Formats: sequence, structure tokens, C-alpha cells
Amino acid sequence: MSISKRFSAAVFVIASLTSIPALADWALNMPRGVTDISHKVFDMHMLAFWIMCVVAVVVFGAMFISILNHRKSKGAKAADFHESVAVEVVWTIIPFIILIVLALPAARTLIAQEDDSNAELTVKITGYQWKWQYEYPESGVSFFSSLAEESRNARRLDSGIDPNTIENYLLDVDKPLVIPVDTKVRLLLTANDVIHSWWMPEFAIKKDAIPGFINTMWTKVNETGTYRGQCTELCGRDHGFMPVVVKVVEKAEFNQWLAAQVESQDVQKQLAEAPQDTVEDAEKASAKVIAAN
Ligand SMILES: [Cu+2]
Repeated sequence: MSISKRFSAAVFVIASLTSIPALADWALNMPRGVTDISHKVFDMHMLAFWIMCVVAVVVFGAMFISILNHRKSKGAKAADFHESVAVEVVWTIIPFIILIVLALPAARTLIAQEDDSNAELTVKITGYQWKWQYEYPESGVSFFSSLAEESRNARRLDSGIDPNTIENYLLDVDKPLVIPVDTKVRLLLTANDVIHSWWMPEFAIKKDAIPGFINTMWTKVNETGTYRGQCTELCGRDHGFMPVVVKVVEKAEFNQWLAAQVESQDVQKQLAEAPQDTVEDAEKASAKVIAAN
């Protein structure tokens, strides 16, 4: 291969790597996300990445130049000096500066990530084998979020359904968590059986849900939309089948949704509590509850 051909091949590889955002399914990098914290995490990741690139180019460059230009066949003679204060100072100070440059924003982001004070809404998340429960303690709303039926059917052995035909295969649920946009939401995390972990890449949050413990995290999403994540702690047979789906909606829409949940939960509660000794009684009771609501 001639040098010009090699050069154009290299340009092609670099060009296809930089056009990765166009091929979303192909993306190798982490997502930039939709929260201020996720942007900070992404920027830090890229900072570390570029510093590593420069370090790699300098270190490997020096190595290859030394190997090529100072090889024995060219008559090179190895230097025989011992100890060099100058070199030692340089290779101590440069990594020290790099570490400080990386540690400062990292510490700042870590502290911000842990500060769940002044939250406007609280949601309790409980992990189960193999689903999530979402509770809004302030309004008493509570529901389970399980793998969507299309995925559930397709994943069965010999189901005959091609998973490629299922939209968001294994990343869809029957009832997603709903939260309002531009609102600081505190998430309380626990589990009811084994350790699970709640992960939402677009929000840059991930924490273990541990039985008997309450872990906290928070998020404030800047854009409405549907976001998908997964349980990320191997929690048993169906670990791969308990996705996390969060629907972020406008504040007014959220209030409407929450009110509807409160109402439907009230109806269910009254139905469960009404005396239902016979079928007739049950029908009468449900008619009464429906009329009252
Ligand atoms: Cu799990």
C-alpha cells in the first residue's frame, strides 16, 4: 500500500469515527444526556479522554521515534547516565498537574450529584424480582412497572416472534415512571428481595437498590421525552427483563396525570373495601363507587 493510499485510508477511518453521532445505534461513546449533571459527567469524560489521547501520542510517539532512530543497526550507542533529577521532576510534576485538572471538576460534580436538598417532588423506587415499584409518597400514588407485553411474549423460548420486529425490545414497560420537566426530583431507592440497581444513562444516575436501606439520588431533567435504562445489578434469572422507563412531561401534564392516578386508585380502594358477599352486592357496590366518582 502506498503512503498516499494509507493516508486516505486513515482519513476515512477518522472521518467515519467522527460521524458516529449520525449512526445512533452504532454509538460507542456514552450519551450526553438531558440533565445538567449528565452534561458535566459527559464533559469530564471527554476531558479525560482527550488528556489520555495526548498522553498516548506523546508517550508512544517518543517510544517509536526512539526505537526507529536509535536502533543498533544505525550504529546508535545507548546513553549510560544514571539518575536525572530533571527527568524525575518532570515526570512527577506533569502527572500531578493532570490529576489536579481531573480531580477538581470530578469532586465538584460528585458533591453536586449527592446534594438532593430542596427537591420539589419525591419518588420512592423499590426493586423486586423482576420489576420496579414507583411510589409518590406525597400523594399516595403507587404502581408497578413491568416488562411490556410485546417484549415479554417475544422473549419466551420458541415464541416464534422475531425480537427485531419489537420496538424497544426489552426496553419498554407497561407503566413508566412519570416525572415533570425542570423539576428537582428526589429518588429514594430500596429493594424488597435482592440487590437491584436503577440506571438511567440519559440522566447520568445509577444507584443500588438494597433491601433494608434507603439510598437517595436526584435528577432534574431539562427536556421532555421518554428515556430508557435498565436494572444494572445482576439480580437473578430475569435481571435482563426489568427495564427502567421514565416519561418526562410538562408540569401541567404531570399534575393532570397524578390527579388521574389518585382518582383511579381511590376507586380501586373503595371497590376493595365495599362489602361484596354476592355477585349482586359486588355489582351494586361498584355502581355506587362509579357514581360517586
Ligand atoms: Cu434487578
